[in-house]
Formats: sequence, structure tokens, C-alpha cells
Amino acid sequence: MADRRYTVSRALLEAMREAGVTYLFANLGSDHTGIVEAYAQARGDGGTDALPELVLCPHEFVALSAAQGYAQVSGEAQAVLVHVDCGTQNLGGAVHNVSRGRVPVLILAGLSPVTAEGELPGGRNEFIHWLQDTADQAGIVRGYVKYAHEIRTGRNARQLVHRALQIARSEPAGPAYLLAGREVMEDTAPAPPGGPDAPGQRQWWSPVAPMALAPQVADEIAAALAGADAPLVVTSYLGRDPAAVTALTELCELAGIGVIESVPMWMNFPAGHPLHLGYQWSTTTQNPLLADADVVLVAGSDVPWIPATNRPSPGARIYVVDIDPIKERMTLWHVPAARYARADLATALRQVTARVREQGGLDTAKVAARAERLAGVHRAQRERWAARERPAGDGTVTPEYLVACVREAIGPDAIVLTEAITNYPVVCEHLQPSRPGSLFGSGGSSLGWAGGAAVGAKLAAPDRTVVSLVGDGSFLFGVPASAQWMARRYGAPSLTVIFDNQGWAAPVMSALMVHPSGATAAVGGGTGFAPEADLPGVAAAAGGAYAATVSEAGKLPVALGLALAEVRRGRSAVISVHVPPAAPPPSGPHHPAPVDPGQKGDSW
Ligand SMILES: Cc1ncc(C[n+]2csc(CCOP(=O)(O)OP(=O)(O)O)c2C)c(N)n1
Ligand SMILES: [Mg+2]
Repeated sequence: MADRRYTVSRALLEAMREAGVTYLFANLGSDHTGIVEAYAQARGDGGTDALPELVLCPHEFVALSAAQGYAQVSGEAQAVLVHVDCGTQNLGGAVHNVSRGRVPVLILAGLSPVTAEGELPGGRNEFIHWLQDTADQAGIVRGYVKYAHEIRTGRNARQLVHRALQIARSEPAGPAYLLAGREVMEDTAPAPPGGPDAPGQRQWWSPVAPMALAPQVADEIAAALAGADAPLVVTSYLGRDPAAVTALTELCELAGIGVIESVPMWMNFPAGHPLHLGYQWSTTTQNPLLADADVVLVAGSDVPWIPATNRPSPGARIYVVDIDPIKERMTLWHVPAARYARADLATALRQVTARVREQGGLDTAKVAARAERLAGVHRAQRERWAARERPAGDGTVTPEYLVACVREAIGPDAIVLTEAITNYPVVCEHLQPSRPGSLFGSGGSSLGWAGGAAVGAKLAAPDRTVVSLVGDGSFLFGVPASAQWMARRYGAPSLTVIFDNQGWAAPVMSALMVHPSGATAAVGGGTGFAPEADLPGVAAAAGGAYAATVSEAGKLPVALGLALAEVRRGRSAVISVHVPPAAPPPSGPHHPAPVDPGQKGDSW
């Protein structure tokens, strides 16, 4: 007779579902016998609704990136299942991204069985169980997760799933990592109190409620902003909460405050708003708007400026308001602020706006004059950018023209994922995102996020078009064969546009910033990708994607239109667009002339 025990594996999956997890992004192994069995039983019984939907992920980096993309778009934490130490290691830099990006996710990993002589069901019976026995599996990710804990008994396994998700979701949000040995996952679990779908379970484990500013701090910031001559907001990730975008807009309009986005990985402030004063990245020059500010509110930022090259004046009064105001998880971090406050940004900004109104200290004529002056700065900036939105003289594509064409083709409602690296600034300046939740970056720096994140984003928002703008290097980092296969299998098509500069521009740029007239400047950085890989062809082969390569600017709008039509019909599309090369091709005896392998897909 079939074994119909109610196992800990089943209980773990039910607890995830109770906690609002829709998808389990999984890469399976011998540690997951109980999980495989639980899904099989549920399929046999027609009871899969009690479990998260199983999404097979051929690579763990893609699995975690997909869970990240889903959570960034929907705000809902998902779960990832990985195989012992091997799968945990393959999460790789995606753990860095969810950690730095403050994205909630539950990661569950099996542990090698802890018995070997047949003492318990699930004990060692395959050679790998000795090889996968490691001293400190959680140590692989401990530097990045908020919570790491081994489930040692099935008696409280459900509770630990809820606790891990509660910690992951509470701000500052991030990853939680649970481990369980195979014997525990195979053990019989106690029946859940009140049945698997016991109502009310979820509310007992809600994340910590949003935190407000202390009243005297709200007063102080409001008075400083109202009395300033040149107040400025700098933000990077305030748009994690769309309500904070609205709250910031209201405060800025009331008090005539300009906004600079520094290293934006979210849409933080409408790009078309006259108080939007542009973006800053790893700039080598001082931003005059930052230098002129007398009061600076840093509202949600890890890197509001690069102090060695670009900073506020020493006399500026700086306030840091953030859910993570002094970055306890970074070893070196300092902004010379008058006050640091931990608060939910939407709540804090509403408080400050209310206090500005109640204090009555605003000089409305001064505010209007300032707003008009800033609108002039905004306009001049946009005119400069618009002038760059044309092809190069020889008819090839410039990054600015590429983003302008994408903007026109996709419209304002698309979800754009950016991993454009040296073209990050170009994406922001020419995409001009104005809708909260319309632009996302990884929040970290481990490349390849967009491949999986696009799948997660589409699962979270099936009615919206998902578009990734990525470097050619970043495309390859994203394990495209896995990501594109998942997109087809799970009906999550998206458009990927590759800034194909045939190599890594960023490391060369970094070298030139430190060695402006060194050998790299003279002979190049050697990071070109010749012979060129057929990147769209990878997507076509693995996921049946529409593939095209574009070299002529004049053909770009048509190619984008065709690709988008394919995406709307349910098929992913990948377009590689040739932009000026990152590095000249290598030459010499170690680099024979490449043989052209030919390309799959359309060539324009
Ligand atoms: C996982 C990972 N490995 C290496 C790096 C270092 N790195 C930063 S940018 C970059 C090159 C990215 O190439 P591409 O996506 O083509 O963008 P480009 O520099 O050409 O604009 C590399 C290798 C990184 N950030 N993450
Ligand atoms: Mg590149």
C-alpha cells in the first residue's frame, strides 16, 4: 500500500502556502525525496492548491533571481529550494543581490542525511551523501542572510517557515535561510492545528509594522527644509514602496525641493517632473546641484554620492532617513549627517509634509521662484539628453538612440529591468520612467540578475510587458539557457535587449579611473568578446525565443516592433543591438582570426 504519511516536507510546503508563497523556485536533489513525494501525492489527489506551485529552475542563481524579480514587482516574498551545499553555492551572487537589495525571500536547503546505518527513514543510501557532508553549510550564506537556522525536528517545522518569512519581510527586508536534514524532512509531522488551511495563521506572522519618525525629528527636518535656500533630496531606493514616491512628490511640490536619484535601482521620482534634477552614478565630477544644496535629505540610499569626487558642501545640513540609516551590514559607511533616523519612508515623508504645513514657516514666493529655477535646470538637462538620441554619423546605433527607440516601442506601462552596466545612466536618462514600479535594478552588483528576474517579474505581473535592458556580459552571467527555458516552460515571456558592445566595458572604465594614463589607456584593457557569440541564438535554442541582431540604426524600430509582437503572442524575444565596442578586438598569435559561425535569427 502507498505510504500516505503526513510528512514534514508536506508540512513545510503547506506552511509556505499559508504564508502567501505562490511559487517555489526549485532545483531538486537527493535531499528532497520528501518534497518530490509530497508534490506527487498532491498531484495524484488533485490537492496541489495547498502547496506553492513548483517552478523547476535548471540553475539556482536563476531560481533566486526569479524569486527576487517576483518580490520586487509584487512585494510578495517567494521561496527557493536548493540542493544541500552544492545548490547553496550555486545561488552565488544572487544572495548578494537579495541581501543588498533588501528583497524578502525564503531559501530552503536540504542537508546531507545524518544517519548511515538504516536507523531512520531518509538515512544515507547514495554515495553523494558522504561527499555532501559539510561542516557549516549555512556558513556559505551567513554573511548575507538575516536568519539562518536548521530545522532540527518536524514538531515546529511549520512555525519556523512562518518565522523565517516574518524576519525576511520585516524591514529592512532580506533573505532567510532554512536547512533541514533528510531524516527530518521524511519524518511524520504532527497534523496542523485546525487543518492545513487554518484561517488566521498568516496574520500572526505579519512583518513588523512601519516605523514613524519621532515627532521631534519630524519637526527638525520639516523646519530645516522649510527654511532652506537650496534644499535637495537624494534617493536610490525609496521607490521600493510606491506609496513613498507619492509622498515624496507631495513634499517636494509643497516646499520646492529638487530630487537627484543616485544609483537608482527602483523608480523613485517621476523623471518628467520639473523637480527631477537627474541622476548620478560613479561620477568623477562634482554635481553642482549637490554642491549648492544647503539642506540635503538622503531618503533611502546606500550610496548617495561618491565622497572622493562628488559631495555636498561642508556647510550643508544633512539628514538621513532610511529603514537602514547607518548600514550596520556595511563595514565602512559614513554620511556626515546632523541626524540619522530609522523610519518607513512613506510614513516619514508624510509626517514631514504635515509638519511643514503645520509649522507655517514656508515663504511661498521663495518656494515658487525656486521651483521655477529648478524647472529651468530640469528642462535644460532634458534638452541636452534629447539631443543625444540619434544614431551615430555612420548609421550605427548609439546607446542613447537605442534607449529612445525602446522607450517609444514599449510605452509607459512596461516593467523595465536594467542591468545595462556602463549604460545604466543612459537607461535612466532616456527611458524617463514616470510610473512607480516601472523600473528595477538588482539592488546589488552581482551580474546576471535580469535573466531570472524577468521570469519572476512576468509571473508576478502577467498582464504587463517585461523588458530587460542588459549588457552582453550581463546576459551571459544570467545563465540564459536556464532562464529562457523557464520563460517558455512557465509561460513568462519577455523582451531582452542587449547593449552588445562585444565585451566588458566596465573593468576597463575602472582601470582608467585609477590609471588615467597607464598602459590600459595606451593599449586597451583586453576585455573584448571577439569572436562574437550569437547571444540571441542561445535564447532561441534553449527557450524557442525570437532572435535578432541589429547593427543598423534605421532598422531598429522595426526590429523592436517585431520582437514586441512576438512577446505579446507569448514568445520571448532577444535582440542583440550592436553599439560601439567596449574594447578593440584582440590580435596576435594567441588570437587567430575567428571563424564566423553564422547567426540564428534575423539580422538587420
Ligand atoms: C558576478 C559578477 N562577476 C563579475 C563582476 C565584475 N563586473 C562588473 S561590470 C562587468 C562587465 C559587465 O559587462 P557588460 O554586461 O557587457 O556591460 P559593459 O561593461 O560592457 O557595459 C564585470 C565583469 C560582477 N559585478 N559580478
Ligand atoms: Mg558589454
